[in-house]
Amino acid sequence: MARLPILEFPDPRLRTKAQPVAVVDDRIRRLIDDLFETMYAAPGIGLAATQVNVHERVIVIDVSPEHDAPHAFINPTITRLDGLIETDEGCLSVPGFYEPVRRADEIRVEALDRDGKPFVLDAEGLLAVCIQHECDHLEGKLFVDYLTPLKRGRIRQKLTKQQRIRA
Ligand code: GNR
Ligand code: NI
Repeated sequence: MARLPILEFPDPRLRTKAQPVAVVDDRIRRLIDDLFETMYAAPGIGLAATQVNVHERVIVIDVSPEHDAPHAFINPTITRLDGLIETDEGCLSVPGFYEPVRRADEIRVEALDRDGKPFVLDAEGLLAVCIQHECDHLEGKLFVDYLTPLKRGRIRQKLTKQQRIRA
């Protein structure tokens, strides 16, 4: 297991569209283990492979406070969207910023599990929000894309400055 470095906005690599996983093998299972380790250490409630510069369609999520409800999704597809919920969203790739975002409150997601077996999950509330947030990452989309250009520009400037200080 390994903790992987997380890319930060406005890194252009976060805009890469991830490719479907063709075969669920030990390499993908290792990636999933590393994503969980990186997510729990951060700490965060979800992580997409895109955020660790791996451009394959894999996401992990655990919204439970006890860290005992891990979900891994390979090639996830959202097949139903219902209702509306507004959540203060954050992102490990946009550290320190939290802004309200409106998304579907109830979703259905279809994916492969770590054994390559197809499954269907109906989710609501924070889990549904997190699945939508992670699926966006696989498309190169970030929650800041839902904000006004003014807010997004301010966040970009603050993060760019911080990154210059750290470099
Ligand atoms: O840790 C995270 N918290 C969070 C809070 C509200 C909505 C979405 C999220 S996901 C985020 C981790 C992350 O960046 N996943 O891509
Ligand atoms: Ni994120």
